[in-house]
Amino acid sequence: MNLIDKIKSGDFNFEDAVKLYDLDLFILGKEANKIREKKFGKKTYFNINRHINPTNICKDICKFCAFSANRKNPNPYTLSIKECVDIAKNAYKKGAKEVHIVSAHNPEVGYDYYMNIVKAIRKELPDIHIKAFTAAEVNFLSELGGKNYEEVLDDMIEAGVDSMPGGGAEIFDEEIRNKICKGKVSSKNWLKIHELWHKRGKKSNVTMLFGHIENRAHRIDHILRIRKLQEKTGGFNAFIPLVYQRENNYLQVKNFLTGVEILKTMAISRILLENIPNIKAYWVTTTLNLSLVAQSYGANDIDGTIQRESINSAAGAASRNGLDLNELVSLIKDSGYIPVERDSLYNEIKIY
Ligand code: V47
Repeated sequence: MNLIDKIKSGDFNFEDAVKLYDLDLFILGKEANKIREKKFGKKTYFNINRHINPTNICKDICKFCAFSANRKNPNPYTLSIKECVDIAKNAYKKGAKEVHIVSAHNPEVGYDYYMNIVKAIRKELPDIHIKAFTAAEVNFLSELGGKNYEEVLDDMIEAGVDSMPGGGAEIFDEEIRNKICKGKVSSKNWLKIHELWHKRGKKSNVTMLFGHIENRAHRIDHILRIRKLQEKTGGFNAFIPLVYQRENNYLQVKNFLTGVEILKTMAISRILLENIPNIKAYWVTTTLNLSLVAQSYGANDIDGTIQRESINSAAGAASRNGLDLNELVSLIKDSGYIPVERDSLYNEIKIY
């Protein structure tokens, strides 16, 4: 049996999965594209959303992060709750259907600050989708508020959170995790938090930060841990491979990934995560051009207009001011795909 057939049969081991990287890009692309086309045809999803990053003051030090206030980025800020609500209201007026709220881990503002942002936005905008708080924040809030994970998640639901973003997963391999983000939520707890969230009937996404000091085997390990949890809960909507951005951070990375390696990783994700509906080529870290190419290598989602982005743009991504809707639609069309505006839970809103 050839490797692809073995993987497709589901009866394969870790080493088999790592060997996928030895296959030619076009073979991987062809297989990934078959899965993509079976699920979505030529449709590519995006949403109209607004990122809100309420504070950049962080008690943790992740070496890859250029967003948090530190020696390299001495501009600490904390938005007031009113400022967060105003951002959400303005975005809503401009058509945003989702706010994606992610913060640093700021012990000074207190547990209620985080929950009150959500409550206040929910009160003003009853039908906007609130995607908020990574599992890393949930872990931080559990320590800060002296509550267990279940209690924090229940508070989030009560405040008005609809779904959880996939951030903070980084790389699950404990040795690499220890080197790049020691002290942050452990891999086991990241997965546990999402499992608890899914048990509450809620959906979430899952990311993988790659292209830094990890190797191919670490990526496969990460993907297979996700596959296993998804088999159990079915609660992940999208997998998002985030390409490491190199500027303004403390991780000294000498070699950067080639486009071929990024596309191989997209395609392998599509093949190994057949049980997750969507693979997102997040244009912010993949670059717009490569995201458009990634549509033929398994990706069926490109994220959204974003309007403002602070985490990845701080590390060099060209995403500070988001993307114009018409431009996004034209780019998807010109690359041979059908742009489909979706809501945050992947219901189709408009086919262009
Ligand atoms: O968790 C931080 C990553 C993430 C860098 O769920 C970096 O729909 C690259 O998770 N280079 C936050 N990446 C963003 C995120 C996300 C984005 C879009 C959609 C969704 C979703 C989730 O950004 C962090 C971290 O893994 N990150 N620094 C960097 N230098």
